[in-house]
Amino acid sequence: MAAFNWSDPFNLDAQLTEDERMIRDTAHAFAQSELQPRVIEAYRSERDAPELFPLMGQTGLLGATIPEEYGGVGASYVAYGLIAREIERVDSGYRSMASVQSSLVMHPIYAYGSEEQRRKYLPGLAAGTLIGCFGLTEPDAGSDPAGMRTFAKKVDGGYVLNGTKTWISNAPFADVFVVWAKSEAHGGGIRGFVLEKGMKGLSAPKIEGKLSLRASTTGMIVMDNVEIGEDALLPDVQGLKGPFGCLNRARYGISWGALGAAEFCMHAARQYGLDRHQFGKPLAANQLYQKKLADMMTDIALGLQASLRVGRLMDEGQFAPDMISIVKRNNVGKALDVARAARDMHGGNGISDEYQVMRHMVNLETVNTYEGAHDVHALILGRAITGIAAF
Ligand code: TGC
Ligand code: FAD
Repeated sequence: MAAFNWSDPFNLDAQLTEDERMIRDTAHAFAQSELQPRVIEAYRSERDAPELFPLMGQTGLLGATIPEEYGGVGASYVAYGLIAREIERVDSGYRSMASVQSSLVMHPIYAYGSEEQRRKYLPGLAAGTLIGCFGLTEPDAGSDPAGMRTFAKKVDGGYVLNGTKTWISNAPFADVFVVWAKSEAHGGGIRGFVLEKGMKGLSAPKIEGKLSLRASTTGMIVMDNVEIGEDALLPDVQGLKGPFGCLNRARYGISWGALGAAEFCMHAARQYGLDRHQFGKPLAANQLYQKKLADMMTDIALGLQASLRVGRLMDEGQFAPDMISIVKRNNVGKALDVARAARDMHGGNGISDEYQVMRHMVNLETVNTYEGAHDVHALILGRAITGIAAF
């Protein structure tokens, strides 16, 4: 019989390859030494942190699945998930910065871009000397991106873009903007374009006053007659499957990341319950307290196994997007439950930023909404089960 380890109930560690364990340990060491010491103050002051990109790049945490010839490390999707888990163990906003760069900017340039676009952008994005953002959502097109209004008019030698994207992670300090627009030259179909900071008519104002994900910078992308050349078009994809192909990867990474945040909260609640005494005994000696810990451990362990399975299928090229909807929706929803319980189990201290559980809880509210809101993933799954789209 094997010994039981409450912090790794199904021995996930033994299911990883040596390379994956090494990448996980590198990401863990980086997150604990570089991110953890900054996060409380960064969150308090809602401070921009573009300087984190080169640090993450040097550690090999950006675009890990991209082949080495373009600056990545050619790692597995499981390794990518493990990176997300370690970063989000510190803060969802930091994971957001990294997953936008890796899945939403590097992936489309790699998968849909020309060879020139790959060589021009990917090495800098992998190194973190270039920062990327991804513009899909608009003020009137969130869950329903098909309703976007951003439009690329065809002109001699290129396009002129007009439109507004909103709630865009990294936008205010981004160098590279992957933007999705309806294109006149392609029958009004959705196409991807790569814009660069400094283009005339392009601006990216910051959205102030977020009560969640405050360590990550969010903004708008405003395009007012932005002129771009033909070489700005991502040539190899047309239609919503372009942005959705990127979202598959980011949503999968989030399914791991959210559980990293949940693990932090569970470990904190366990330690708090062992240390704090009320009614002459540790809080953790109470049945109600233990039930909450048991639920947390169960949901985290089941969620990690499911993400591992989806990651392995991605690595084998055998995944379906609906599988990703299961793990994104389930794991983020469960992580939010874990964080809310951990906040409660810390009593009054739970609302202090020093204890960090409430920051995770409030962050996970965003994670539950972006990359396909919780209920939108239920509808994707409902469509898969019934064949009826109920959007
Ligand atoms: P639908 O008719 O379902 O599909 C249109 C076309 O797209 C294809 N497709 C997919 N392809 C690859 N992967 C997927 N997951 C795909 N889902 C759909 C589909 O086959 C079809 O292709 P074709 O060739 O036939 O044209 O499209 P719909 O308009 O009915 O979609 C409905 C719905 C709800 C599924 C979709 O719109 C949706 O997922 N909405 C949620 C929007 C969303 O997730 N936005 C995220 C914005 S980015 C973001 O939040 C970043 S936060 C990052 C961070 O900081 O971490
Ligand atoms: P809505 O679509 O208006 O939805 C509001 C509510 O209605 C939700 O609960 C939803 O589940 C529900 N709902 C919607 N339609 C239905 C339906 N048919 N049936 C039942 N319920 C429904 N976007 C990007 O493109 N790039 C980014 O980098 C990015 N980063 C973000 C960072 C942050 C901090 C945040 C908050 C958002 C970010 N987003 C980004 C946008 C995010 O993807 C959207 O907020 C999300 O897709 C939801 O869209 P919405 O906010 O317009 O909500």
